[in-house]
Amino acid sequence: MAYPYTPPDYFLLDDLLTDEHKIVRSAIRDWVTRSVIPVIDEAAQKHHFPRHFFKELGDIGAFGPFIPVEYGGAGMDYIAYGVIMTELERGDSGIRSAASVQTSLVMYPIHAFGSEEQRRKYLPKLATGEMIGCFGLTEPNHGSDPGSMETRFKDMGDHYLLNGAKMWITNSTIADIAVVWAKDEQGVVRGLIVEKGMPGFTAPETFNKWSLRASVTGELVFEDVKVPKENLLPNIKGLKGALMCLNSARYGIAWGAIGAAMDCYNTALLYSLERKQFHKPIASFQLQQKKLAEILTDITKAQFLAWRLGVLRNEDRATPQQISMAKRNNVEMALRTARESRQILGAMGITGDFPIMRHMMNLESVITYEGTHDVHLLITGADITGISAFS
Ligand code: TGC
Ligand code: FAD
Repeated sequence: MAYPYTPPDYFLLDDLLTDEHKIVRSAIRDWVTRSVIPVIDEAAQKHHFPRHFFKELGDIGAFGPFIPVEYGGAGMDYIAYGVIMTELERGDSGIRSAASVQTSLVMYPIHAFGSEEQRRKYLPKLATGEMIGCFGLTEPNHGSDPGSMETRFKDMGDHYLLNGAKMWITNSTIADIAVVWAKDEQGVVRGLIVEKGMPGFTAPETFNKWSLRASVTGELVFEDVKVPKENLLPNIKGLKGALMCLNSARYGIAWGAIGAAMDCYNTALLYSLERKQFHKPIASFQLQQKKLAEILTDITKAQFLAWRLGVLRNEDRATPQQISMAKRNNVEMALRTARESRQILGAMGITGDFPIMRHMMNLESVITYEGTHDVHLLITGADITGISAFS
């Protein structure tokens, strides 16, 4: 059962949004209400990503909002991108994931590090959803420590030869292209665009997930894949290229997680007003009010963090460490909100009749991918102390 959605705005942050932000938000919110909410529980129960969402996400402008118009993007700012992510994750973290990967992990690197030919070949089709992309950084043996990756390519004169494997890759089986990070013969990390159908490239799906069930996850396996030389991203060398993509995706997640939290809060509030025990609405009990008050306070603080981060990113002043803090804080906030909200619904909270349990399980992935909660604590720790816990 879906209650009417009235997201909280306790400190009137709407006043800080432009008309353009509000128009975009309204379009995405309507799409989520119309197309996602009615089908998402069944899709998650069946472990299925509704493939047609890609085209529809393209139609509503959810892909590449900050990519310039000449490449098929919308040329909007980072707050617009954040607002879109919030609305999508209200529907499901898996839908936001699809858009995060397409925008921040595929379109962003092609735009920022690609050749003009690569930009023109891929970006317009990625923007419409006609083409689907994925991003391969994590490997079976290297997750938090991508710098130790084993995937390698060799220069064979007229092409590169790619070998290795990536794991836990969102959209892997349905992707037309993969932005893959691999080391060259000198051990320097480079980005390559690998296309579906290249001999030796396979993408088996990962089943049996209890989280992000309405999202495709899989592997990327490269066995002597001949990659044309023009598929190398020419304008970046080193792990920092991949990490710059993560900055963009983590930024979007900092906003997105608020959407999941707001949906949980909205559901818990309305349920608590309706559900009676001891002849009174459970919303009248002090312990339930404490939960709701704390959730609303948490959401409000996360909204401010995201908004300020958006302003800094628009001014090109947001540091990777600030983005990391916002991702960590807002995802943990959303997970805590989901857990508390689920309790307010009692037994009903564990059913698929309400969205909370699905959000809660999804957020277990969100707190893990794009850097685990603990890795982000250590990124802040290194920034504070000047001492890296990683090396
Ligand atoms: P470290 O030595 O610190 O850095 C290597 C080079 O990169 C630079 N750098 C950054 N540059 C830009 N942005 C950042 N965030 C950066 N962090 C570091 C750094 O200055 C250095 O540059 P240079 O020029 O000196 O070479 O690297 P390290 O090996 O110690 O790594 C540590 C750490 C923690 C930073 C990093 O490896 C990390 O963040 N680990 C977490 C891995 C991760 O987040 N993986 C995400 C995979 S993608 C994903 O999960 C998609 S989910 C998709 C969905 O939404 O569905
Ligand atoms: P590990 O690195 O093995 O970490 C295990 C535990 O050890 C964690 O708790 C971690 O915090 C802790 N740990 C590790 N190092 C340290 C340390 N130095 N100090 C203290 N604790 C430490 N990756 C992609 O490249 N592309 C994708 O599209 C993508 N999509 C994903 C989708 C899903 C659903 C999931 C679950 C993951 C996805 N990932 C993707 C992978 C994700 O980024 C990794 O799972 C994540 O970075 C953590 O790596 P790991 O799972 O190997 O954990």
